[in-house]
Amino acid sequence: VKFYDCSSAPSPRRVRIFLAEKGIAVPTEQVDLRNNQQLSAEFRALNPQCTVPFLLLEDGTGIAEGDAICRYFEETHPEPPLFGRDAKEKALVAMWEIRAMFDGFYAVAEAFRNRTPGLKNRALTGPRDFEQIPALVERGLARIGIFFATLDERLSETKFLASGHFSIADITALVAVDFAARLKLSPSGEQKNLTRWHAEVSARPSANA
Ligand SMILES: N[C@@H](CCC(=O)N[C@@H](CS)C(=O)NCC(=O)O)C(=O)O
Repeated sequence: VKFYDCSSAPSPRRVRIFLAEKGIAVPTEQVDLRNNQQLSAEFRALNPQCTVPFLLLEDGTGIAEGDAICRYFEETHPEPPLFGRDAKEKALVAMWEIRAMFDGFYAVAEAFRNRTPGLKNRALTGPRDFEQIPALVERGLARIGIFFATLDERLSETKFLASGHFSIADITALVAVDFAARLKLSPSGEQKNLTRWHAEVSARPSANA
């Protein structure tokens, strides 16, 4: 088994935190995204999507997509459960995980990738180049504001995002909030619930992964 990572990138950080919470160590290889190693013939042969995180199993099976990789490890190492414990909690984890991904992580990615000079023509990941669209920066920033407000409201009701237990939804939301800091956006002091939760999840040892 080998985990293809990039220590400075947010998507693989989701998997690193997940593995740390489970106490799983996986042999890891760094992919140098700054120098477009993900587009090299060698890496493309492994993962035609040209993205990290990527997991290569012993039988040669390749698994891309952070969520899919985490699901694999949830099956092989069920404790502690990070996708929920019963029907209701599993559904709530799925709901908040999807929101954290689409309304949080991808909102930040939209603003970041369409604005960063070093990502010119790389506005989307993958083997094909796409031009940056400046209007998407504005839209992404507005969506991040809505995401923070949604989290703050939800966290007035629950300790963690989905329930009283830490889950993959918290991991994705944490990574999204920290990714937003690269755009100099962070929760306002008035968002007390979000601020409380962010301090708590950031204090877990896994957050350093
Ligand atoms: N949907 C994928 C997204 C993976 C992704 O976007 N990874 C970024 C790093 S954060 C990447 O590989 N970027 C390569 C590039 O920019 O060309 C997942 O959830 O794992």
